[in-house]
Amino acid sequence: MSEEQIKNLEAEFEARIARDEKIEPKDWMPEKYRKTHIRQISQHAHSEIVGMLPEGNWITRAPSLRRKVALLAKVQDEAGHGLYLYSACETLGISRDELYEQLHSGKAKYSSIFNYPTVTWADMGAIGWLVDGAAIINQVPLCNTSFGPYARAMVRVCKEESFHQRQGYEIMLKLCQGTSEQKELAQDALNRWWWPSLMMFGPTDAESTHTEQSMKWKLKRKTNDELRQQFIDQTVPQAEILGLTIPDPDLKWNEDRKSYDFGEINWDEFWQVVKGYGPMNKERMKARVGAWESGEWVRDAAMAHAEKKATSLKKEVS
Ligand code: FAQ
Repeated sequence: MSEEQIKNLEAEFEARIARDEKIEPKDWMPEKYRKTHIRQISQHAHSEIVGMLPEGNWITRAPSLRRKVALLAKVQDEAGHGLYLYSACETLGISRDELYEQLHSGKAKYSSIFNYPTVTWADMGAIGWLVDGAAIINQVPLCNTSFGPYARAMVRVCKEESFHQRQGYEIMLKLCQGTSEQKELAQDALNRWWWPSLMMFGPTDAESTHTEQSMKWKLKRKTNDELRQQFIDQTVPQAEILGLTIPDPDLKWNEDRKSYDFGEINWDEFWQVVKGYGPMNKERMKARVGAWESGEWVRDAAMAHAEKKATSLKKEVS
């Protein structure tokens, strides 16, 4: 293709983005657009899959049958989200095996939040309330992202995240209405999950390497800082209803901005976790790689069965 032809295609592509048209897998797209989408969508998929582990840890220890059923359903939803996202990513010309390889070898990132331990039942409440709450705020704008398969996957994911957030908030509410020990458990979980939840939105806009370009391509519809602020403003009143204290002495309503001011995030901790040195990074990877290896016989059996079926079908046809 000549340089001029590429320029024309690029101009047409930019015009489609400006008109808010969806870009579909078979449409022409700049190579950087494709790669950026593979990066973000696959990191998102990996986050859903690794994100099953901290909660999976509590399925057998849920305090009642009702809680167990709800938690089980939530974790299954997360598996489903991972699968829609991997499928959306595959439409960009990368295979599922390559994506798994990137995760298992440590080349691909997944959300920092899933590298923290879940030490009490109240953590199931805090994850649903805060982590799914943050995920919804981050993902609702993505329903309007420019790449069609990602946008469509997000619609269903967001509906399910909304149930996840409610089940978490309800756990917190019950604990806060319970004994003083139960309320202390809820406060302790909030203390441990608050700051990591704020980190989920990524580095500040000034430090974010991808935001500017991703906003231009309408992959991201809001910046990391905008989303973080929205999360804080929405969550503080919810903590007040619970009667819990947000662990930030600098948190203060700013009448001029009609928003909360908040304290300094520990970005050293964030980057340590992103680079693989968080409290649970090694365990999480060990669990994922272990699941992949011990599932090999299932994949082999499925392939052998598919081949056998295809051969017998061929015989029938001939
Ligand atoms: N953790 O330039 P930016 C969930 C990396 S799903 C680890 O700002 P970008 C559901 C970033 O990749 C949670 N790494 O990057 C659930 C980049 O590195 P790279 C996941 C992070 O992409 C709930 C570098 O830092 N959600 O919770 C993080 O424009 C409960 C520079 O950053 C999504 O993935 C981080 N927190 O913005 C499941 C949503 N933040 O790639 C189970 C879609 C940044 O150059 C239980 N993704 N980095 O090597 C996004 O919206 C964006 O990708 C951001 C990051 C906002 C996460």
